[in-house]
Amino acid sequence: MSFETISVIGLGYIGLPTAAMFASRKKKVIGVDVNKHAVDTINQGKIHIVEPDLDMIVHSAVTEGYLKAVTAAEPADAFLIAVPTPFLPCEEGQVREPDLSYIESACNGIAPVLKKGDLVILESTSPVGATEQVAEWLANARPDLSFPQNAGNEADVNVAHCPERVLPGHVVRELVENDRVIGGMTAKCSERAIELYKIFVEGECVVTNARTAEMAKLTENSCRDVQIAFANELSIICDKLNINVWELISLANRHPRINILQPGPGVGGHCIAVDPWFIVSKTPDEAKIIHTARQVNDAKPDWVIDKVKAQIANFLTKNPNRTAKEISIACYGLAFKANIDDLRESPALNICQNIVEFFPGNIIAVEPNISASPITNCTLASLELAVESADIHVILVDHNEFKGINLQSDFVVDTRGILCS
Ligand code: SAJ
Repeated sequence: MSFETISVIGLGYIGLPTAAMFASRKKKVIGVDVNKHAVDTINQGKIHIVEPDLDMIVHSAVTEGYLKAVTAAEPADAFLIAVPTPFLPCEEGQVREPDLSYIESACNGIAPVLKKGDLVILESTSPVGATEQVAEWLANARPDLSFPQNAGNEADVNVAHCPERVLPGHVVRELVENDRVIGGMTAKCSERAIELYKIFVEGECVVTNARTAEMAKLTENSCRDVQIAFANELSIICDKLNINVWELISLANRHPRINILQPGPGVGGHCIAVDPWFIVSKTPDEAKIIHTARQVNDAKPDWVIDKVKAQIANFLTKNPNRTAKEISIACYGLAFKANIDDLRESPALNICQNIVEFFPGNIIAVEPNISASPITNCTLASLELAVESADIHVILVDHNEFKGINLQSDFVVDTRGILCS
């Protein structure tokens, strides 16, 4: 049976581009989101997130009638769940547990409209076992239908996990080109899921089971987190030993089998700083390196703040006629990484916010990708103004605009090695 109508639940950074790609292949797509503003914006042919090229694709999909957004699920042949999986609230320093309530709500929303022959795919990054949980929630809500956990290949409704792996800023290209891990609960589920993704995916669709697919996604992001933690730890060691960490890494990377990542002010975004916890919370006694990497990366912003405090003290010692209230600090970059506008879980934003809280002087931020300052008592400034006027310079993001920056100052905290490149 082919897929004529496809529903995507959750129209955020992954769900909306995915919905738009199906629509661009002339499939009828129903996007579902609880956010009325997002739904209205999409139905006007516009987008509520920033992602290169997505606006054009959504605009033509909506105007040609292939994509519509609604706030409650409607019948479809396939349902893709792409809702957030955040943490449950927890005390500082505790292992963070995943919050599956958005996935549960999505299941409750689609259960009444499910019919024999439908396919349900969980795309949200999830702890191991979440896909089986989805199938259980759906089975409980629809005892009249059979599901893979009981009916195997004969199930009325097929269920699979197919994690998204696209890089923010490159989503439109990577959705098409990247290979997909297809974790069906049965062979039939995987077969149906491949049929669905092949509508627009040009990468290979590689089949495994649901649990391995869940773990594959968590493993990819944990691997990157561990590698960044190694670079961040090196930066702290090198600072103590008076060695330039960026020179060191570029030398070590000349070894044919070494590829060390770059240190920074910490790890941000909604993926790499989150997903490793899903492994740690499931297997706390075994996930030692993964847990330590999270702690190393989470501690880096505090280390940067200490460096800023040291530069303030240094400045005041060398300029005894000035008081802290009379000096100014410029923070370069607020986004969670280079060349995007995304402030989610951004260490740069947190560091700047923290400086505003303890420092009585003037604080400005240079963030070329946003138009209004998200921080009270911190105004946005041009790069030129910041370079000319600030007394202390804190480089937090390696945006293209900052490369080649000429800072004639002794009072600099460069967390990205911009001045060394
Ligand atoms: N970072 C460093 N040093 C580096 C690389 C990154 O400090 O050498 C920092 C960045 O500044 C940022 C954070 O790490 O704060 C994460 O950035 P990122 O570019 O590594 O990853 P994301 O979060 O934008 O996207 C990741 C990708 N996963 C991997 O590369 C394994 C992407 O493919 C996933 O689809 C995405 O997570 C996701 O949605 O899970």
